[in-house]
Amino acid sequence: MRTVNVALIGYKFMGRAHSNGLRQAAAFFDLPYRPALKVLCGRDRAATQQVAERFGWEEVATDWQEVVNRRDIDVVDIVTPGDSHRDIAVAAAKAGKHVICEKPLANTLVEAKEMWAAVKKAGVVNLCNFNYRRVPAVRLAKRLISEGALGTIRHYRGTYLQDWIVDPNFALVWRLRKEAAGSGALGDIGAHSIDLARYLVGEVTDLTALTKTFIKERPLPTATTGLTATAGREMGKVTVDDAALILARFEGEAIGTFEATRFALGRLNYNRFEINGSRGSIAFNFERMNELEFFSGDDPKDRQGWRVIQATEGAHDFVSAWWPPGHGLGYEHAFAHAFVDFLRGMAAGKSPDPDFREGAQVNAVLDATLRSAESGQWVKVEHIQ
Ligand code: SOE
Repeated sequence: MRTVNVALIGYKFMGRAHSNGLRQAAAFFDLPYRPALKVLCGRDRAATQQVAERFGWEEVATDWQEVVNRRDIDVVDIVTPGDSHRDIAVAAAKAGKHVICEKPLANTLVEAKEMWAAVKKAGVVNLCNFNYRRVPAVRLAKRLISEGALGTIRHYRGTYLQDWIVDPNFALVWRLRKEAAGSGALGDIGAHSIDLARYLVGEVTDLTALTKTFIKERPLPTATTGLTATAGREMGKVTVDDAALILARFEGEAIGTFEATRFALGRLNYNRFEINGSRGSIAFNFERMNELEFFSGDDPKDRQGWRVIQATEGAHDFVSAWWPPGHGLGYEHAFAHAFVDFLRGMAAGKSPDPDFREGAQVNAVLDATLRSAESGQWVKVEHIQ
């Protein structure tokens, strides 16, 4: 079996999620290639080295440019903050590498389109990792919709609620700075809801939105690890949204709402959608990620009601490779599933979904949201070819 050498650029929260996903994919699934954890790249050599040792990366490096141009690297996986996605992905594609990039694809629509153009031109396999697509219950939702169990879809209701920055003394981490993250709750978590809506319902054609920043200044961080940081004495400006609300029209009949906030006290990773169609409805909440709620209007009237399906059986996508039926999966599994689909895609010469075009399409919705929030108008969403 051929070995495929992977280079991972970034080593913190997503670096650990991807390192683990790659290892687990190789251990639990039958894959067309044997993935090797070849190089882990980060600017802080000592910190990168520590993560590399824990997850079994063969080498560490501090210069991504050198890494993406190495002849022995087949796949470049990008998990850095959004401000470096474009440069790394474009360079990797130019060097003929297959590319994975964490969501959102880029900080701006212009950058996202450049990334899509670069992978298209190079003819390399590409994936923008929106992890929630690969949760078995979400895959079941997709299957029910494709089979027509919901009929004509009329409503998409996406809410992504967290509360980790409610404290005004929580430090100004990179996710709260526009130069690094592009936008706030909108691009970080709203992007997931938008991706799920596109996956399950179709394209958003036009929208109107509002954004709000509740806490305008925060202490600058002295040290950061993943999502958390130690607050220093000096203050800095928050330059992104804390919350975003969108009212949207889809192609076809559906209309939708989106709410993304990090100020919903008590909600931890409440990534929920409810979809209502002419024949049925479904609801999913990541806080109960192994369950899908389904209501069928086709059931006899006297026994209609919401049923809770445990998406933990061999009949559900990805599940049989893991544990015996009924044992359930967690947050980290969807990252392994992304590598499974990516490596299979490489063998078939076809990018798995969502590819960079789809990633850029999410950026087009984010871009329309920010334009609408500024102008107060309804705006059209650009269609990415
Ligand atoms: C933080 O808001 C975060 O980790 C996001 O960056 C992820 O994309 C989301 O899956 C969970 O929350």
